[in-house]
Amino acid sequence: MSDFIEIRKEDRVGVVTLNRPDVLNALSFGLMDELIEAFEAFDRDGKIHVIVLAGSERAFAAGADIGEMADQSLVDMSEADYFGRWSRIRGIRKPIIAAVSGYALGGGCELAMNCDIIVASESAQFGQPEINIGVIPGAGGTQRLTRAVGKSKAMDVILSGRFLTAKEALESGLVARIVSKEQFLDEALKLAGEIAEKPILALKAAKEAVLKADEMPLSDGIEYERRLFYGLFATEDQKEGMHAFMEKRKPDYKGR
Ligand code: CO8
Repeated sequence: MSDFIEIRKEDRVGVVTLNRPDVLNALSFGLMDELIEAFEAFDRDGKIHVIVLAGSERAFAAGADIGEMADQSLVDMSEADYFGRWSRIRGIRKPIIAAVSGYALGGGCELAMNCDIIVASESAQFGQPEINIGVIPGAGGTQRLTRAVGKSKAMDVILSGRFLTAKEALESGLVARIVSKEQFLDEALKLAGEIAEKPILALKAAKEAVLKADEMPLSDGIEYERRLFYGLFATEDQKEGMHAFMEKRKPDYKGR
């Protein structure tokens, strides 16, 4: 039973929907615990290949729960290490698609950036407005937004607290595609369904390699990619994929 999220499966796609509408899906500590546990359960589930994370049409998530944080002390925050658990999202090996409509602010923007692909509705607004409440992004925003959109635009957004429109987010590379607010979830599910048809071991290897691009020097990243590439030749799916191509038939992947 989940209090703050809804969980469902659609074939090979695991869908998590944030469900705190009264506070625009503010990311309380309890919500984050449920969310991370749901992600980890889908990651372990052999039938699931891709995860979709969605909010509502009005808000993906308007940030950390300010009411919950307001009176915390430095000792409370660092001893409980509330945001340390976010690192577990980085450990999810299957692709995660964020379906973003409305507000994706503060921790909400950081949560979307923790996913692998962002599909946005035309009404989406991204921002790191923490500066307005006396803090700075605390779940990777200064690092991930800078890598996604470059230093100058990241400074513009983080120092002023202004929001990026969906169009601006697309132009600057933060999001992969924009669709209407009626279609954003369907579009994310359609993309997830297409990706879910691919061989799971190659999907995981591709995700792992792309994420290394943010963390490694180019020559090390290329070496890392090459090792993963060679490693896939130990899988039955590589043989199946290449033989199916030559035999002009649809591959039947087994995830082995
Ligand atoms: N936390 C708690 N409650 C919130 C939050 C939030 N982040 N955002 C909105 N709400 C509540 C409002 O208080 C309001 O409640 P009520 O109806 O009881 O008054 C309800 O949601 C609806 O909000 P508004 O009436 O304000 O709706 P508007 O359409 O007028 O405005 C905004 C929407 C612009 C999104 C506005 O609500 C707003 O500015 N929200 C705060 C945005 C923000 O500052 N986010 C950053 C929070 S700090 C942060 O995320 C730090 C990240 C650290 C790491 C991540 C850890 C999880």
